[in-house]
Amino acid sequence: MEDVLTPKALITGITGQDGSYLAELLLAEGYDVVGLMRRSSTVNIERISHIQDRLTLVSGDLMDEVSLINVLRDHRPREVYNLAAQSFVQASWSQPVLTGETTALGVTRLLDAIRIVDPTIRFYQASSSEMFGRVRSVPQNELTSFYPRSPYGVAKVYGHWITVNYRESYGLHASSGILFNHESPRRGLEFVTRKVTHAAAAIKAGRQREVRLGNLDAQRDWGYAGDYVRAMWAMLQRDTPDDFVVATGETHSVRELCEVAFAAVGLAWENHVVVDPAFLRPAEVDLLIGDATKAHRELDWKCDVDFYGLIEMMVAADVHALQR
Ligand code: NAP
Ligand code: G4F
Repeated sequence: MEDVLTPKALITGITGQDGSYLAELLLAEGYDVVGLMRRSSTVNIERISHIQDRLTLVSGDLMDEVSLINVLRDHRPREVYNLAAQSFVQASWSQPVLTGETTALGVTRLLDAIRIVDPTIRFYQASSSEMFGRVRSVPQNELTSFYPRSPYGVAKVYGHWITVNYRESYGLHASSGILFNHESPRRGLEFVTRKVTHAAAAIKAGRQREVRLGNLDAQRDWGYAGDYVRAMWAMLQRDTPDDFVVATGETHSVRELCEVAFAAVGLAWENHVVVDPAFLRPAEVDLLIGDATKAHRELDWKCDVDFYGLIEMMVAADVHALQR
């Protein structure tokens, strides 16, 4: 018989970086965790293999609303965390329609499925600081207007506003977390932090000679994914849904990232980083720095890991993985 006292949550994007940390957090909080995975021809559960036997993994896709309705009907979660997306900004120029289908319309499909199956479900939308794009003010908070600079950013603006709209139209408990960049040893290798930390470790080990990067001047507010999933959960524990910026409040350039990562293995970054126009973007987000005052005040949230701790953690994990 189903245990009605144990809270149940559905995570879309459970195979991704954030999905894995959120699943760990919810398990520790005593949840039954259901993870939505899309079908693929190879197994793709590297990030959650250590907790796989404690999860219920189900098949579904943000492109297919019926699959979402069926998963909600079959599993009856109390909370839904929508972390699934085509999340790589660079790829959104080569696949703009797919990005819109998944990252934008996928949110509507899931919200509609919730409205149909059980409108009391609490919903979290993974919004992004990419929505601020060409920033209108510094630092960015919940009131800063959006000016997205990529098909991904445009899709996230849609996902954010449809979440607000379903909250206001249908009274859903739907919250949007506007999260600034957050990283970890589980970050995909295509994102700049992991690309650099992995390269520093591989060059130190003699397996690679250089790393090719694009814009070294871009500045980001980089935090630790393990800290940021706590804010997602806290949003859904409130009586009223709302929108929150989650950020460290510090910004660093890609150049500084290189300095810190290569210094962690005793190398000078200038000897190994090559600027390659292939990695420049058609339009760039030059500067992101978040003001998370509202999250500090209303979610009692703060980050524990700073930029230097984060990059050193990532380099150490890459060094360790290469030694194995
Ligand atoms: P990620 O590692 O790229 O994970 C994305 C997840 O979405 C993967 O599990 C992926 O599945 C899944 N997915 C993609 N298309 C799907 C579809 N059509 N149906 C179902 N699942 C699909 O991303 P992340 O870094 O964990 O980020 C989580 C969310 O937060 C994303 O929505 C991202 O846009 C947003 N966000 C991230 C950051 C950040 O700095 N990390 C900042 C702000 C917002 P596969 O494994 O099968 O590919
Ligand atoms: O690591 P990135 O690819 O992350 P980006 O574009 O900021 O997006 C990430 O954070 C968003 C939150 O703001 C999320 F919504 C999104 O899903 C994703 O997680 O690039 C960071 C910066 C950019 O300015 C890019 O131009 O690094 C610059 N960069 C320079 N060379 C590079 C490279 N980025 C990548 N990926 N690869 C390079 O070689």
